[in-house]
Amino acid sequence: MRDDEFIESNYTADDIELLSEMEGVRKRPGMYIGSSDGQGLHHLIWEIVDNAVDEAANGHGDTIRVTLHKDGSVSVEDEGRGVPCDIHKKSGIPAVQLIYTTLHSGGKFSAKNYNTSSGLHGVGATVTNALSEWMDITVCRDGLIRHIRFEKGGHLAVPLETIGNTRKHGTLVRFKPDPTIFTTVNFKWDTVYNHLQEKAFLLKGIRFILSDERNKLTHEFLYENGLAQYVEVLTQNKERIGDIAYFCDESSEIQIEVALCWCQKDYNKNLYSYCNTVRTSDGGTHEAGLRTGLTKAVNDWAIDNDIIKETAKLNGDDINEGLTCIISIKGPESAIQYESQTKAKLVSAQISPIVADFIATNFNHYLAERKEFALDLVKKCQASKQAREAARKAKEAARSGKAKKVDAIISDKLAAAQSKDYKNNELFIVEGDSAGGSAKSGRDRLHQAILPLRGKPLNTDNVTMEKMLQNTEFSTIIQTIGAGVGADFDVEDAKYGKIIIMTDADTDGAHIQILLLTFFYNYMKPLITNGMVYIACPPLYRVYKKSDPSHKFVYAWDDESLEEAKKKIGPGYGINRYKGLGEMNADQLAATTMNKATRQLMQVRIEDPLVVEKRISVLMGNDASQRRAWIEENIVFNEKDKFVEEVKN
Ligand code: 28G
Repeated sequence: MRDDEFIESNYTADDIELLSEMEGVRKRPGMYIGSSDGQGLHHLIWEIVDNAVDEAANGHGDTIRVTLHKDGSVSVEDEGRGVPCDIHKKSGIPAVQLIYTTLHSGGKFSAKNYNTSSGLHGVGATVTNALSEWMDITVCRDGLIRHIRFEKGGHLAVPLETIGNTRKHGTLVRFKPDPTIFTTVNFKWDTVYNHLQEKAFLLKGIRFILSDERNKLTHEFLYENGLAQYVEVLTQNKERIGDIAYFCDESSEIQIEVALCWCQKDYNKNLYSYCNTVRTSDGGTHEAGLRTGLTKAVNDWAIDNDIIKETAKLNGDDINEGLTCIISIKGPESAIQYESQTKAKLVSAQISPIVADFIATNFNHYLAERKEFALDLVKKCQASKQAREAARKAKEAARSGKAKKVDAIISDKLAAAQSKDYKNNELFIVEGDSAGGSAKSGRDRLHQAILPLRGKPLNTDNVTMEKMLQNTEFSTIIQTIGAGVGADFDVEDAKYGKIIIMTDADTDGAHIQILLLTFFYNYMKPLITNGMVYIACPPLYRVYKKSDPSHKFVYAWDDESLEEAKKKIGPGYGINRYKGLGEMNADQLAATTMNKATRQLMQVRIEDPLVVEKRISVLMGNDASQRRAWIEENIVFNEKDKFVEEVKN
């Protein structure tokens, strides 16, 4: 249908307003779905799923189906009451049409119904409609099957019609993303899988059925035990101390659900929080309440049982070490405030004491019934407290004088950077002494430091911190970075703004990358979460003119750019294939892999902690191809230090 027809048939001042609202979405998709890349594309699904989830979470239907179709469209189906189809009196337009063509459609966020999910900006299905080539909505309600269709960014194409009778109830939405808006319209099984799994963990008892008709895959998620099963998956490869503790209160206005456990040989705090099923990655008052409540419960138990004295209480950091915990709170819009539109941080002040009391009471009870576990836990927390105090004393001693000399004596292998402008300094961890030598002479001495590694580093997964610290390679890395380790690690103290892993582009090199990443993930996680860890990408080829090989040449990083390089040099070319860093001389290594203006770096990112935890077993297993897949999924290419594109698959 064309625009003029739309205006002709439904012409009111409101319609023009609606139309321009939807055009606004099309002009600035990023404002509504974050971006117009693959991530933004998937937001189209999340918006629709959120509505289905709201309906199910309010007690209407317990099954949600998501299907990826061969034609590139997606459908979402719920078993709820069906979107209302009655005519809105003031405008004469069916409710379903208004809901799918207006932003901020009122009523949805009423206090009675929890808006339990809602996407990045909570703007709902209208955004998906505006960014779709077409959208079909089929509603089963009041014994009737009704249908309405929009095309070309939300223009009414088929007005609401009754197409049959039914005894079912629910809503089916099918849409095809507009390829003129998105850089890709390829929905990814993994991305949808992970999103629905996360929602299923957070919405216990609700069944999600994901099908992909493109390759006949299907998967069902249903977690009757909710977050307890989430924590079980996150810790499946770790040594748990005791069982998973699970507490849930769904009877109050603020619903709280918590699952937690501690693991041996884990020095991280693995705490993930949610509000209304959206992850609050910057935490907030619910996380603060949890910390207060847990700390109180553990201290109370330990003092009551004469294990610690009033004067030697444990603090939140002592309790966090090795903790894996998911906390999810749900509440009406009126009780929930976020710091910003992105909903990354919860700021509602009243949530903190509510959560603290809930946890303190329940965990207190839990400990009282499990003396042996309680004792193990307190001992672990005490050990962590002692380690932290020792580290603090060492740091203070270092600051108070002896520190200045440390640079020189860290390791005779380290070639330090001259600048004290730490944020702009880069540490290259280089595979092998020979490449290390080239890197040392080719580097920018002011800002680049080189630490060569001999052989394979220790696999630090499932190893105690003591064992890791005995390893020369890692103790050198820890001293070089100078910001502590494990729970004592303080990213602010890091002597480098970038840690760059530079290995040969072969399987041994990939293995070294993985072993180093495992170490950083286990012991210096903030380096990764702050985007400070990179992988250097040496070129694979050098294409040169046979008649003038030292002046006419081009480097190529992959087979595609190799073809371009051949064309550029023209007839009479020769090719060097670099099998390792050692085959380049210092100048070549510097120009291709280290120089800020010409190198390519990959930034290591954690896109989804659940996915990462699930993948750790894959990562440390024996299958190199699976390992490579992990790297590719978790790494974003960084060309010339600028964000360029996400790696495909
Ligand atoms: C399948 C994909 C996505 C939905 C419903 C059900 C109702 C509804 C949706 O109402 C307007 C606001 C509050 C009443 C509500 C049905 C009340 C009674 C609904 C969906 C009017 C929206 N009967 N199911 N919206 N309300 N499923 N699935 O979108 O006051 S959206």
